[in-house]
Amino acid sequence: MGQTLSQKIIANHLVCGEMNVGEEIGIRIDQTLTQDATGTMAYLELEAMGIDRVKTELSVAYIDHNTLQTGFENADDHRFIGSVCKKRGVRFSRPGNGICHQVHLERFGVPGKTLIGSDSHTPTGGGIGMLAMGAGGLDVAVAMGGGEYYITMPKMVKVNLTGKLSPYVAAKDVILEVLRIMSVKGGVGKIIEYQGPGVLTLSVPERATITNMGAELGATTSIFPSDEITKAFLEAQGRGADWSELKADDDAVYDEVIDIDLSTLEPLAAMPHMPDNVRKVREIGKIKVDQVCIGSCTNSSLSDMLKVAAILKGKKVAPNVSLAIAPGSKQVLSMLATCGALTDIIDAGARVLESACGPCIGMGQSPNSAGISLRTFNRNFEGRSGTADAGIYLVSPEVAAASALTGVLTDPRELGEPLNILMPEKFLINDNMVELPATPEEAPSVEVIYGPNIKPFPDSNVLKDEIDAPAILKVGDNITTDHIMPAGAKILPYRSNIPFLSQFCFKQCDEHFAENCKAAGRGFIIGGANYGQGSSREHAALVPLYLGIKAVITKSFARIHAANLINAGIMPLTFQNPDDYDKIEQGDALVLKNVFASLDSGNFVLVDETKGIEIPLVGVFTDRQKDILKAGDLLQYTKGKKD
Ligand code: MIC
Ligand code: SF4
Repeated sequence: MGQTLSQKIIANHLVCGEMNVGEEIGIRIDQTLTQDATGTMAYLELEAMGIDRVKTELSVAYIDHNTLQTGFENADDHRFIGSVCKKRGVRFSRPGNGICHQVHLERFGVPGKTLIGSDSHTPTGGGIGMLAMGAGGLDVAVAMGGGEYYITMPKMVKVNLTGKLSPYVAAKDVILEVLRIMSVKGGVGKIIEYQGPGVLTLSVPERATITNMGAELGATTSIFPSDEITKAFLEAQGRGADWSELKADDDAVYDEVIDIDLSTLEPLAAMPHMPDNVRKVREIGKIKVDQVCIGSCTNSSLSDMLKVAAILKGKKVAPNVSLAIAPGSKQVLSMLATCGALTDIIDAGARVLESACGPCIGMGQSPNSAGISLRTFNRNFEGRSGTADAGIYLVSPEVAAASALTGVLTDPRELGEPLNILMPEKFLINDNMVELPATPEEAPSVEVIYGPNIKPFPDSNVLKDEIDAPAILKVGDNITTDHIMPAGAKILPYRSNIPFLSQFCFKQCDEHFAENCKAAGRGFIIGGANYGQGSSREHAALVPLYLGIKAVITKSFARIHAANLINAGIMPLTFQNPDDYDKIEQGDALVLKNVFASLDSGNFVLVDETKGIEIPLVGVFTDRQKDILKAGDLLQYTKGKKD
């Protein structure tokens, strides 16, 4: 029996476990990336593990999230990360060089290699045939130290692409269509492989848009084959030597197949407040728009920006619209400037932002009250933009640019003539904003610079055999890490200050959550399905740990968050019978009995003393995960293994 593309890459990197669906496997990681919002923690953890020099083939630290410097905090954190990188052997992509996923695709990604990144959109690398996955900072730190990365062997899904996109229909519409079909939890425990003749009609940036937003499906990762198109892209980046051909075997077996005829797609939009709330632009109608934002790791490539510039050329942004554009990297920005397209963008009235995440993570450009904002980004969760009552629509660059001109949601096919974008044969290559680390000889004399913004980690959990704690919070389905630990300009600068962050935890769901936890001293969280979807931020586990959360009990979990909870020493448990979720109310007194024996059997019993009932729970952990929980957290476990 043949293998799928990802099965081949996994087999080449397998360190332990059997490649049977549902079983835990450990894989060797060739490359890592971090960004600054998760990076401070990741490098603190690397330092705490006592790793002198990273052991990967390549590790890169990007500064792209916390670039709004309204106080000393972010600048201090950049300096801290830069100093650790210099000492420990990590390349440092300075602020201004661009968004991690865009830059990594352009300058560092290699087909067939494994990459983990402390950011959920790391699967962008799947656009050039990498097995690229989002992970918690601690997992990335372990991988930098040479440790393997553990995942549950996923199921394989084939998305069979046929036909060709029509003019003004974009790669964004392909992934929105997949989201419409599969939903935000449809990809959990799966790898999505794009195949079929339609693949050859898609450029690398288009493929990367699709794999990027596979994160919104909850998928472990998404991947395209590495073919002639990939080769041409890498050659244009001066990296032809990094190319190799990669594809699935013809007789590879998939657990699920989805067919999409590209020629039947039309412009789509994900309506507030979920990426899978997808409808056709023409069916939504011409709603009035207050803001348009173009950029983010999903849609900020040179080809995206050239399309936007062509639509804006010689025209003016509608008076009711604020148009903000953030090109994804220094390379993109510099090439736009060189070819004159930047002038077209500026002349039309766009507000040009630095090459960074910016509005995507609420770092500026929050819309007006109850504002409607069209964004080429990947997440439209309620409140994420920084304006609690704003409505965010996720769209393609073509829809965004057309709507910025008309002032209402617009199907770009109304513009008439198809766009004719000429891509340059070679990209401008200038890596002068990537600092190389010190040599092993120089490294000992490099000092790691800690600023006052960096505070100690929360104490680890000490696992007890009986845990009594109240149901301190009960939430519904699809709770995102933005609900658990919000981001945005006011909070993000404190990513290395867990006590400070704790006051914002779950604020959107229950504004008294932090106070209630402090008063009770401990608690259980009760959740619905797909709990913890979205970001890879381990803060969504570390802050609850700090607030005394002992276990999170749900109908189901998102992959990265479940791993982060275990890494933080918090048990993720699920209801054996999902209907039991309805029996527990917030405030009920709960007791988890015989925890150690339950860890071994995988069957837990939760006593709801308020209701006088027993509820069976499931927590099937591997021996490694049990040892992490018993050790208190992954850090203690890893240190214990080293000693
Ligand atoms: C996001 O898009 O939510 C982020 C900000 O990039 C996060 C990482 C973080 O919270 O720092 C992600 O996607 O993992
Ligand atoms: Fe940055 Fe937004 Fe991409 Fe997250 S999704 S990495 S915040 S651009």
